[in-house]
Amino acid sequence: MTDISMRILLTGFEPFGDISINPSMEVVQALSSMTFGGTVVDTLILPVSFEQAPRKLRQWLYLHAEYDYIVSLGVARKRTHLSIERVAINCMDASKQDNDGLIPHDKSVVFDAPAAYFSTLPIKEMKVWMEGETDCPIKISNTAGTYVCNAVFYAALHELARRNALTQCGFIHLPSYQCMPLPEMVGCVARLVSRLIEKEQFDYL
Ligand code: PCA
Repeated sequence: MTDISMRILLTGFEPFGDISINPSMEVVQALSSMTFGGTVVDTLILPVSFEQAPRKLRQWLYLHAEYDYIVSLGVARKRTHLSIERVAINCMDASKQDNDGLIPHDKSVVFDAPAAYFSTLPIKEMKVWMEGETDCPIKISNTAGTYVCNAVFYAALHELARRNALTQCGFIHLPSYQCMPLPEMVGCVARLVSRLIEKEQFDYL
């Protein structure tokens, strides 16, 4: 196998509101102890905070060498499927407070920045790759909402665009455990990471 070293960042979120266990955090923690050949898979757990989560992610990116891929995970427990998000919008509009007690209305994630960014991950391929790991439906979603997940997704894509980074970045909303048990979630994301690594190696040849 060609020896190219790849770097992937996986992010998840802490518990929030009445979600005492956030599946995104559990999945990211499970993946942190897995090995994927020579690929560096870093993991980062973010607070459910409109102010702190984008800041923490930006700081992390300043301190680490450029990633090939950033895959962020959160939970959308009212959805009965796993959602591969297509687009992040420059809007924070909450109906419930974040973990700092903030409830922004119609605010920009980044002042004077583009209205939206598309995911730069291969979302259609990802759907096919992950479908083999679960009976739960997997869908392309055209809205990541206007809560903290969308804010982090937008902030990451904006930061990467600002730097002209080659990093491909996207977001996945996991459903609740009632729709998809934890081992299937872990299987889907592990499969995704393996396929992204294979794809990068194939594209490199
Ligand atoms: N889900 C929330 C924020 C954190 C999480 O896991 C969202 O969909 O915005």
